Amino acid sequence: MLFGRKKKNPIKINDKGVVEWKYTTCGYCSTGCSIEVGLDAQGRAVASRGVADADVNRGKLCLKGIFEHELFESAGRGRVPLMRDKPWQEFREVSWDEALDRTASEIQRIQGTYGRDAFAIVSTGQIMTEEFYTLGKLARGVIGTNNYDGNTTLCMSSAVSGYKRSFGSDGPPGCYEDFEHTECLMAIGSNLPEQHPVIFWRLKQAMEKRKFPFIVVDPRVTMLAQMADIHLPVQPGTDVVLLNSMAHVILSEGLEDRAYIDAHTTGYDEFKALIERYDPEYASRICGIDADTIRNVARIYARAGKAMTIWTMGINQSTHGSDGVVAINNLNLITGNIGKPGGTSLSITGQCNAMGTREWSSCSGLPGYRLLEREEDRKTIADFWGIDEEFLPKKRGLFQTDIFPAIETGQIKGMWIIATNPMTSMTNTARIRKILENLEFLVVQDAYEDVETNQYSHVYLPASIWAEKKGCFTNTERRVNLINNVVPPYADSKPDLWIFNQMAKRFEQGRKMNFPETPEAVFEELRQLSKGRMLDYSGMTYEKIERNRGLQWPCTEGEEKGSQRLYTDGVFQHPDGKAKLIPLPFEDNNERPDEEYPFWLNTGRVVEHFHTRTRTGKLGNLNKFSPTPYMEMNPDAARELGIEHGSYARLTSRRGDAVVMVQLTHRVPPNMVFIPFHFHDCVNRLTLGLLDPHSRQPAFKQSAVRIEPVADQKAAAVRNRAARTY
Ligand SMILES: Nc1nc2c(c(=O)[nH]1)N[C@H]1C(S)=C(S)[C@@H](COP(=O)(O)OP(=O)(O)OC[C@H]3O[C@@H](n4cnc5c(=O)[nH]c(N)nc54)[C@H](O)[C@@H]3O)O[C@H]1N2
Ligand SMILES: Nc1nc2c(c(=O)[nH]1)N[C@H]1C(S)=C(S)[C@@H](COP(=O)(O)OP(=O)(O)OC[C@H]3O[C@@H](n4cnc5c(=O)[nH]c(N)nc54)[C@H](O)[C@@H]3O)O[C@H]1N2
Ligand code: SF4
Ligand SMILES: [Mo]
Repeated sequence: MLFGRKKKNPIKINDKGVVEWKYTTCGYCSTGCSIEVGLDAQGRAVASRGVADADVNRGKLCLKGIFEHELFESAGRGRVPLMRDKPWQEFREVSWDEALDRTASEIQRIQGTYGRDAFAIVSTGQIMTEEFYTLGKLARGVIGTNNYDGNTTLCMSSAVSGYKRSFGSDGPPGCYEDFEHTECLMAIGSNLPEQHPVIFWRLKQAMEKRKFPFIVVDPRVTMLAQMADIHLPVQPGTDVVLLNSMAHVILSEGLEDRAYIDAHTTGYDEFKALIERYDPEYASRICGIDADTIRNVARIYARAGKAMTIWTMGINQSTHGSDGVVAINNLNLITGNIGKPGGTSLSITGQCNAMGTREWSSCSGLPGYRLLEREEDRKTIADFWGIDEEFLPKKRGLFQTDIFPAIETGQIKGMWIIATNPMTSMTNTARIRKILENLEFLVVQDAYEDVETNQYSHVYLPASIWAEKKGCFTNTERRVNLINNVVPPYADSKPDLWIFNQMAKRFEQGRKMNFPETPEAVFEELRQLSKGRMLDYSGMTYEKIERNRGLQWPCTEGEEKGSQRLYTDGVFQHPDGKAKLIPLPFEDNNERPDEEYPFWLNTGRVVEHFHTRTRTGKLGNLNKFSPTPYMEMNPDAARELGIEHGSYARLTSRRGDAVVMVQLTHRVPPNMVFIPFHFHDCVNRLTLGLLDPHSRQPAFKQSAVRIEPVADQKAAAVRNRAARTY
């Protein structure tokens, strides 16, 4: 019989005519995959492939990376600067000079009339490190507004805040290689297979080589949870209670690493006093995990010898986000699991360069993890930039989530939004719309002119994207990697670096300062400013970064490789060199389901889309996987309400309503629905977004809704189709 190869048609991949491959780094998530973009004889980008000898991805890419070359010429890209007097008028095309002059004069008018802080700047985690640093120099050193922040407040600020509280500094201490050493891994509120597919692949490979206990904490049965040895479907927003209780078990059973606690931490007594209250029986009534399971998990974790925790938005996006991070650090400190192979607190970062903004943008402080609050840091940076030290504020200004309410109250009158789309990504869309309408002047700088926030702008600046420019991104494991300029900027778009430099020239103070024009020259400033610090770039050059497929900081001058881990010597960044054990009392302050609004609304992402779909809504096969807003709903709950699979249903919260298609699945419990946030005018019409007191990050994942079937299905379908922009 003839089986197999001879009878099968071999898969044919069309020859795309690639004549040259150029090295770069993926511009979507923070995994930091090395990509080569293939150019044809006309210099057009026609293919993407993973770089085989890159340590991060070892030749792999997820489906977003595979189609990434298509984004250069995708629909909706901004071609030329646009301007109008009022947001409801038609835009007219203008020259760069006109657009930049108007923006500069509006900034000066608003600051002259209402004070320097009346003009806000809101940026992103998605431009290059050199661009972040230059924007910081412009915002802090020239424009001089203290209301300067970015979308990392929606994303990583709880991790930043938690790291600072525990260790005295931001900076994820671990790396992917820890998977190869660990004896127990706990993943909290992180859905790696969809959100960080290549980190997931690294983890799976490690688990196939060497089995170790794998615990997943997530109210949904995610793809990751399906692989877990133990899945803890925690009550939304109560992870701190679970973690406090694990610490309770560890200390009361004498499973802690006493020597590590004594040598490297402070605050033990206060910490111990607090967690005494969190016995598993008490904790289980709040977090919904039974007492024996809490004990079991605590014992496995503490006895592993080398245990690590990874987490993402299930922890960060909560009213206890910062506390959740501290609770993870507490757990790892008492078990001696910081700074050793396989023992770490590794926050899985979100955007491609969310780390770069934390390190260099000056949003929350000054470049290189320096603080506005520290005189010595202000002096160093003022001298380096050649400005008067008194020009710098002595403490940080508003977070992004406080900047918008300050527009509502009239404190802020003008805003510059760079590479973020708050109209879709912030909670309570109706409120954000009103707020943006209140601005006297809004300038939007984005690679796409059809980004929803641009509907409210006076000036639009078309930015070049990803490998249309050169510079660096830092990934989850502190690896600085290079993006090469693979194709020229689209139409008359310009690199963000160029735009910032041109803006600086329009201010008297900017003309006196040095704003280097090339990314290489900016990178040189980063090397100088980081030399000898924990965040040390001084051993890096572009050439060396590309040769190594990324280098992890600290990378000191003369060193060939960077460092895989932080705090290996047990010395932390608090003045006394110790880490802090911090007591975390828990108070449930979330909006919770009640009779009127009986469902938890959980929100997040799916693998095929990235955020507000400016890119993935238009590329290749990506949008085809989920072109329409939908929710995961439990079949039992749906039956009670008479809601069918594939039908449309209406959700209502105290903020607004939304109509989505129903996907019945046991991934969610009967009292919860899950909606990906990628669609405009959808889930964030419903979300409340209470803020974490330390990080000011919104609780995107905890709101209450009511659900009802939609009577006229046909009308819902038509409206839903019309509402999809792409
Ligand atoms: N495909 C794709 N990948 C991405 C992105 C994207 O848009 N698309 N975005 C990138 C960015 S910026 C980020 S920040 C990351 C986000 O990456 P993730 O955080 O992994 O993604 P999310 O889906 O937002 O949330 C993860 C999980 O948190 C769970 N969760 C909800 N509430 C709780 C809770 O109270 N406790 C716990 N323990 N878990 C809870 C949700 O059920 C969900 O499964 O992904 C990055 N990667
Ligand atoms: N309900 C709910 N809401 C959420 C979340 C959630 O889990 N649930 N997650 C939150 C999180 S973690 C995040 S990170 C935010 C993300 O929210 P946003 O930052 O608003 O989302 P993006 O769509 O990534 O917006 C980035 C914009 O930058 C543009 N861009 C890309 N590259 C460049 C460039 O090089 N230069 C310029 N100038 N522009 C560029 C893109 O075209 C896009 O318009 O959403 C938050 N919102
Ligand atoms: S895993 Fe993240 S970095 Fe890697 S290809 Fe996919 S989106 Fe890009
Ligand atoms: Mo994010």
